[in-house]
Amino acid sequence: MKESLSIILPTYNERETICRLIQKILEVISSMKWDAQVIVVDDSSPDGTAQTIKKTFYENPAVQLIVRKNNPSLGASVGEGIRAASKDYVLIMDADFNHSPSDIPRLWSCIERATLVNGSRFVRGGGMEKARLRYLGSRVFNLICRVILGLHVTDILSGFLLVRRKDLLSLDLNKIFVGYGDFSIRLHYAAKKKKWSVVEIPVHYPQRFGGRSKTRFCKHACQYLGAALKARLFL
Ligand SMILES: Nc1nc2c(ncn2[C@@H]2O[C@H](COP(=O)(O)OP(=O)(O)OP(=O)(O)O)[C@@H](O)[C@H]2O)c(=O)[nH]1
Ligand SMILES: [Mg+2]
Repeated sequence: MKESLSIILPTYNERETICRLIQKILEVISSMKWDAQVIVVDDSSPDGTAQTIKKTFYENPAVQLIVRKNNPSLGASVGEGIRAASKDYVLIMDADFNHSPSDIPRLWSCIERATLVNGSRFVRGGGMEKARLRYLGSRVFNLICRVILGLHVTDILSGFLLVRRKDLLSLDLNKIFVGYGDFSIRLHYAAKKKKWSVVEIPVHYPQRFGGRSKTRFCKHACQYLGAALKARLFL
């Protein structure tokens, strides 16, 4: 297998953590001897996330920065990263250490026997640090999605995903990669319709290291429920 990987990091106001995260990812890439690139897609964060990346990694060709100017959207940012990716495999992850760089080799080790590898908080060994209510809420939401969408994945919202680029490009990116974290719901449903094989591996979310959460529990729970129903009817 050719070890060529694009890692997509969507960012909004992650100045406090982003350089440390990229550095950790580069260490993993180097220890695994991968041919890899890191693509940060920033939605013109007012806190200067893009500027701090430029300053720290301007001489590193493995780090690519895309600064979006219009229509801030987590989903659209991931879609833009996928379009810009040039390697054979694409890994999507959060930029605040909720997803640990040290887990990347474990996701990688499963891709040969799957079309999509999903990091899951809800399989044995997975979890979330100090976020009991959030964990329970997400768990219940996943059960609802299983009923609505007939899915078997345990963590439809993790957003810690590894897929071949050619498989992603076979999907309608404009339909799937919009909105907020609900891109992940549409991606899993599209994967089911395409009969992709999905392997889930346990991941444990530490709390974010700095900066602030962009997720608003009630607002986004409603948005996600709407996205699941819409996907069922129209995707
Ligand atoms: N490009 C872009 N990235 C975003 C946007 N909103 C959130 N993100 C990024 O998406 C990832 C997930 O957002 P978080 O705020 O960490 O959401 P969360 O993980 O549900 O919340 P926490 O548990 O508090 O970390 C992070 O890397 C954010 O920087 C956005 O509008 N545009
Ligand atoms: Mg987070």
